[in-house]
Amino acid sequence: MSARPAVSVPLENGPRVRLATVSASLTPPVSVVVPCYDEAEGIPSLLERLETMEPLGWEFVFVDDGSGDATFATLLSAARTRPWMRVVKHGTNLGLGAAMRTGFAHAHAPIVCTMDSDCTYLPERLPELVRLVEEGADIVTASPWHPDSVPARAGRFRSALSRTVSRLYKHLTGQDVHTFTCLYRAYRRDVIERTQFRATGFAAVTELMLRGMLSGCSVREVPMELGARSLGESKLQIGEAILSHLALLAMTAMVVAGRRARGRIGLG
Ligand SMILES: Nc1nc2c(ncn2[C@@H]2O[C@H](COP(=O)(O)OP(=O)(O)O)[C@@H](O)[C@H]2O)c(=O)[nH]1
Ligand SMILES: [Mg+2]
Repeated sequence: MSARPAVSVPLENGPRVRLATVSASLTPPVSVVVPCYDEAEGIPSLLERLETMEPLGWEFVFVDDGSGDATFATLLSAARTRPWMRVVKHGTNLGLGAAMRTGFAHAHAPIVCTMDSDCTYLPERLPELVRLVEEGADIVTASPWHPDSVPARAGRFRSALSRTVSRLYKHLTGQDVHTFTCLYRAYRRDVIERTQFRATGFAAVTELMLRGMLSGCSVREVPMELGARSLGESKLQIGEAILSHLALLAMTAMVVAGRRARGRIGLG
């Protein structure tokens, strides 16, 4: 590991800022994008766990999305002594989808993961997902709604919503995938390079997977328990999530129906 010069990072709504970052000089095998919004409380325990993964030689790209708490300061100060950390910042909160795009733009590795910062999925299990990409899958997702997973410990209404929309997406796409809403994933790099997704909020997680699947990407699942958050609060806004999923369900239904119609008249 060696120090890199300071890099210039664009603030979405303000001047460019120079951040002193330290990172590996060689391309890491895996980049993990960790979107963070008002997560200062949980970051120390997250970093403690990630420290144990340092021997893997992965880079972790933290995207602070205009947090109002000490998230950015905590990340930046931690990055000074942790060469595996990169820190990027939005000047204002732009949403989870926007943070994912920024993180992807700063991720260097041939396999790119996304991960929650609140440890509701165990960071230490990411290598299981990465292994499946190495074996040939395009997208690998943790899957709390897989029949082999144990029941989620997250809130009942939220779980019911996520499980229900996932069932609808499964039905529409006709693929044997049980969870479409989980941020904890690994992707082959070219998937995130060629799959455009537009949502700015949480729906981006589902949109990226759907668009990838509709363009032929293979998806594998790792059954995994969704734990309860122990520090900080969920940023999911249920009303916005429901509206976004209705729009995505309509988009998926239209694409699938269009393909079926073209197939019937021999244009498929
Ligand atoms: N960068 C960024 N991250 C976000 C935003 N909203 C949520 N996150 C992060 O996305 C992850 C999942 O969010 P969380 O609030 O735990 O949602 P939940 O797991 O569905 O309750 C966490 O790491 C959050 O900090 C946002 O607006 N911007
Ligand atoms: Mg969470």
